[in-house]
Amino acid sequence: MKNQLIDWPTFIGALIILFGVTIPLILFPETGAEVVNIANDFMTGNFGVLYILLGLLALFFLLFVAFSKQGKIKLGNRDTKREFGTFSWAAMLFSAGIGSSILYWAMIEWAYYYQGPPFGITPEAEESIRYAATYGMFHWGPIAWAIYTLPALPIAYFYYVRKKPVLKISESVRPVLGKLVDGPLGNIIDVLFIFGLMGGAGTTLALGTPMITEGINDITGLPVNLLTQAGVMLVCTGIFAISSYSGLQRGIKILSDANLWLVIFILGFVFIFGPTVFISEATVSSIGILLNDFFRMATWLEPLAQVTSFESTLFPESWTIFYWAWWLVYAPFVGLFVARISRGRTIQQMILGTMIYGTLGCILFFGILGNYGLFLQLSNSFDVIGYMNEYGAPATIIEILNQLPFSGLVVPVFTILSIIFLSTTFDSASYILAAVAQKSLEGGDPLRWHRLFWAFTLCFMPLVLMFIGDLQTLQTASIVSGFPIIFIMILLAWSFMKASNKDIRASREYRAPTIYIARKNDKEG
Ligand code: NM2
Repeated sequence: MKNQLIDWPTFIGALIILFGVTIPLILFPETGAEVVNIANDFMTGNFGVLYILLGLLALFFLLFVAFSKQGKIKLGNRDTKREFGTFSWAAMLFSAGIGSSILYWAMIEWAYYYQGPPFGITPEAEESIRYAATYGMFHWGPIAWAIYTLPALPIAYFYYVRKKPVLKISESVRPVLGKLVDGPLGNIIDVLFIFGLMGGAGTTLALGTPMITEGINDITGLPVNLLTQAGVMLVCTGIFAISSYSGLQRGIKILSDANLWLVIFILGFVFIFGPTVFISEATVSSIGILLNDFFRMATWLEPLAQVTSFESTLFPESWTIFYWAWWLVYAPFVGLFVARISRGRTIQQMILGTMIYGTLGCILFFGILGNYGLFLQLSNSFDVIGYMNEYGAPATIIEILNQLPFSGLVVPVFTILSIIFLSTTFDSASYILAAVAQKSLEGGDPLRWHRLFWAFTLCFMPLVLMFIGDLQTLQTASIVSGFPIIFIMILLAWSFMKASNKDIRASREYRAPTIYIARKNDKEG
């Protein structure tokens, strides 16, 4: 019986939490929102420093692993070929890990920093403009990608090196927790991950849907209201459900490739038809500021505001901690996905590839799209900030695009790209959720109906909360739901080191020919 493959305790546990959160929010929206906000203030206010430390530690840990003995371990046997070429690999990685939110934030994030900078800088002053273009790159930069990559290590290691056909977070912490993983603790770990991801995905949908609907409004004149937004959400769900159903080699790969070409088109278009020289100079300068101030940004908290009369800007809580938490809830999923597509690469290639391609890709988005908007503002061609404060961010994003020549072409392409970007994250997410809620993967893929099921489940909570008018609560909830993942990340790193060190030691004594250390003159698969 195929259904025996389902890991029922995890499956049902995840649904219980989903309904356990959604139903009270429907029945008591105001009290619900209040509770979520209190929980959020408590977490970010008291444990913000944990998020900040986790980010830094993840970065150092990965760099250490990449250049240690572990880095040379090949994910597979001596003759294992790479499953995907580097182009498709990078495209799939980026498309899975990054969704439509990058279009949203790359276009508009600078405007928030411009008005509310960190480091005690005066808003809208010259210095705040310089940081405005840089901070987005930081929040989508090396630390963020390190958070994404860390879970991939143990997962890929157990899947391809120790050859356990299970794609599960709980399975990856077995070296530390031992047999406990087979009991309720294992289910709890998987359920926490599923719940975190549903929260993070909810944030993505909460941001993406209004932006896509504004785009459609601009093209067709269809109004932006609850009904059209719900329609957009359902259409997107339909698209990623089909893609996930058709699987990794077809739907997910085709959409990822299409995604990449459209990205090249949009970025190229804005770069060429926008202020090319300004964009180039501002991007390069921002990279400089990023490198120069990296650790200042990575550790910026506001302890003084707690004991002195210095004003607290809430910048760390609203941005860096929020972002790390958001990357964190996606991280085990991206780790599972990166692991799944990395057969035949070495650990070092997987780590450096993810961090370098990921960061560079994000820098391009923020450099080109962000600096275009900044240029409009500074050159007084379009008052982005004024427009945003009046009509909100999603409408402003579309209005910025309307300042470009051939906007009749750019807005539709941008809108389609947002839909595809969203879908390429959610198809992989439903694929991975199905894998985690299964005992094992027969034939390498989770069951098809099971993938469809998770696709619709992902959109359930955002859809319901949209109707009670509270997507904001959802965004906040997603952050709260990610808190336990901090500890799961530590377990994941520990497990990887424990297992790989043991195997390396054993293979030195020729007792375990299970790991294959890639050598310099090996042919690439
Ligand atoms: N991250 C990258 O909405 C999305 O683009 C998916 C968001 C975690 C900020 C991921």
